[in-house]
Amino acid sequence: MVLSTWDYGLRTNEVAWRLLSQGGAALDAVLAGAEFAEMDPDNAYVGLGGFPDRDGIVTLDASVMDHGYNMGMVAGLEQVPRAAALARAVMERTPHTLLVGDGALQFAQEQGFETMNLLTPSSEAAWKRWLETSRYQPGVNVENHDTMGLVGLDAQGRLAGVCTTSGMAFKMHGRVGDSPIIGAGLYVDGSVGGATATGHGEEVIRTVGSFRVVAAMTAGKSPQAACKQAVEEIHRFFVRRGVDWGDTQIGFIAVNLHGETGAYALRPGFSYAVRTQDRDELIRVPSLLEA
Ligand code: SD4
Repeated sequence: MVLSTWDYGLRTNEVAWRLLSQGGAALDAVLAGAEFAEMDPDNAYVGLGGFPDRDGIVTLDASVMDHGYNMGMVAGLEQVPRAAALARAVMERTPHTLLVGDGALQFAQEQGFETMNLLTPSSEAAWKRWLETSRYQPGVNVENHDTMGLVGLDAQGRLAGVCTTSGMAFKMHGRVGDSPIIGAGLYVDGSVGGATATGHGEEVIRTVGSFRVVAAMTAGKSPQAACKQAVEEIHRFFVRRGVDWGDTQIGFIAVNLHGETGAYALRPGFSYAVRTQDRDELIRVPSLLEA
């Protein structure tokens, strides 16, 4: 089975399912789904055509983790649309876990990854519209989303997950969100389950969101209850810190080794897609707050 964030997840699931249904490995399947989104110039939140930072530069973040605690991450990556595959290359072909910026680009070129201008005419036009006011209000709300997180479980019981994004639209150059940070945007425990996050990356990092969900599953919670618990805990932190978080959104999706899935969000508007032998559906995710 495979699950993916947001409505777009129906499309990434279709790609991942093609491999899984033929006995493919979860890692290959989730990577194929991620790459589909990254190469779609019309997805403005991932890979080619992603919204740039406030200086007009598209920078990508991605992470990958498999059932054996192997992980790879890239952050602040320019010119290389296949950020998730590069994270996998970090995992499999280096002794490291995370490469950033110029070093990540250099590694990509050494590994033969294709480079291109990631700023498409439509993402450039959106940036120019933003420049007219240049109001610096980074945030992820119900209108500003589509980071792709996928978690797959293959026929051999192996889990794998990936998270890929261009991050917050018009962010500061150098800003890195939760998506490339294992524990925050993604976590997989091959003996329990996996989870991935979307939404306001700073808050997901602050609260080690995806690890929090997997830890709750390790303690015996169902994926649904684990996602809910994590969102409730994060909300409690927010209340304690006394900050105004406007219309910030945070959402998690999770799956366990029994193939049970779950998701929960801070606010309405989040969705995720599930694909199995018998299911191909989009699920509206319940939320803690009304709006
Ligand atoms: C980030 N979590 O960079 C990402 C944004 C996101 O859907 O999830 N967008 O903070």
